[in-house]
Amino acid sequence: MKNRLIMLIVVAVVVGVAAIAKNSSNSSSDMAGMNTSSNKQSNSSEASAEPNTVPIKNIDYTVKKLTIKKGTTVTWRNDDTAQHDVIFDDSSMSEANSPSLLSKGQKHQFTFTKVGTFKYHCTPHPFMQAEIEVID
Ligand SMILES: [Cu+2]
Repeated sequence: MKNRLIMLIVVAVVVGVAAIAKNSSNSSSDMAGMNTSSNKQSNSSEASAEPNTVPIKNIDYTVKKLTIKKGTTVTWRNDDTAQHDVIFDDSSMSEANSPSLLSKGQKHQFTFTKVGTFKYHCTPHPFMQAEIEVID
């Protein structure tokens, strides 16, 4: 009985530490935000397993800058349990916005027909930011 209690305490401590570690790594990456645009570019090549797809994971768009040709359809897919959306900073791009928050597993798609660089963000998590560059 006593051993079992000790085990429970150990488990509780481990879970607590893991939660703290997770929080601190999240907040540090949030803080990094603006400075790490070069890192984030390299992330986009890692995530190129699914072409023209931006998986949303760990409260972030996993592809920070996606470069596509005009006429390409981009897919955003929420892999998080938290809900996210895709809202373009420039109101002239509002047709590309997701119509609502995406739940886990839900996708949003948009076909880009204008050349330019279009930044977007998530309404519940304004620190989630990324961009689509459309070239000819
Ligand atoms: Cu979000």
